[in-house]
Amino acid sequence: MSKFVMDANWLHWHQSPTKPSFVVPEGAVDAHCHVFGPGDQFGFAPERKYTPCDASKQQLWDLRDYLGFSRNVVVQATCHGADNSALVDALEASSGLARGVATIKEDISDAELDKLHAAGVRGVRFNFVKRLVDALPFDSLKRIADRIVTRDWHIVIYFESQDLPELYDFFTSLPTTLVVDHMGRPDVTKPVDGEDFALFLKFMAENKNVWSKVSCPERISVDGPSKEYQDVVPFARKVVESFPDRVLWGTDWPHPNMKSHIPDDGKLVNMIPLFAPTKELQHKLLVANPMRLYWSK
Ligand code: 0GY
Repeated sequence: MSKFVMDANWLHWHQSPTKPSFVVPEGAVDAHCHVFGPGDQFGFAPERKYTPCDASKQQLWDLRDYLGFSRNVVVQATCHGADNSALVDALEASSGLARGVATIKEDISDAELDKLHAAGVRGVRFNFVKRLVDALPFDSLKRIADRIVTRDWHIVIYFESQDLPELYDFFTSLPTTLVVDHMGRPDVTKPVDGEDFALFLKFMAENKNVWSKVSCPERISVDGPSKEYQDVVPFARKVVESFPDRVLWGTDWPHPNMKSHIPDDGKLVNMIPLFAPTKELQHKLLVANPMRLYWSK
């Protein structure tokens, strides 16, 4: 029994997802997912903005196998702050089938960074979503970036589209590969070839170190699950077709902070061919790109 009580409005992940009809290529990587606790083993951070249900590494591996995936990239969730113990535990138990993205503070020691790397961490996450974290000041993030660049790690950046203009210059000043969560959360009520999304496409076009996850249609969609998140498809497809060598895909299991509904993970997998319509694009998205970023060093 966890000593933590999940938030009253917390939505538990889907208990019986559809078996996907889309068969992912051999060696596919779910490149965005999380573990939560279990809280009695790995407590949640005092500064967290939400308390989730437990979501263990074994439950994540079970989903991986059920959906036909081979590997995971586990991203440190904000509810664990900069204590990466649950993440490291999952990576160490994964038999090399999971890599990680950590959250660190600038005073982390070299020995701790070495330990994270040995466990399988290959990046850090900078989160600018205000409802999730109080973001660190730019100069502190810059010092973290300078620490990790020497290890050839990358930086995962999470922001919402309305904040890209003010973050743009900071992002382009960063010295390593940047991976944007969920396409920078575009406003899909605006046109895919409109001004807003153009800034995101320019960010990727002019900065060859910028990658994007084409993930979380369930968060981005206004149409919602009854219309199968179709309003997100043109945005994801545009990113995949424009930058086929710099895109990743992930389930986002266990879907933290979904308030309207919880997605069916199998149906999310079935959307992949809409985002990446050819076998070649699917292989890059699910195998070649994540293997290059996470398993080649
Ligand atoms: C996501 C999205 C969210 C949460 C987190 O670390 C987190 O707490 O990432 C969100 O609430 O939008 O990528 O899982």
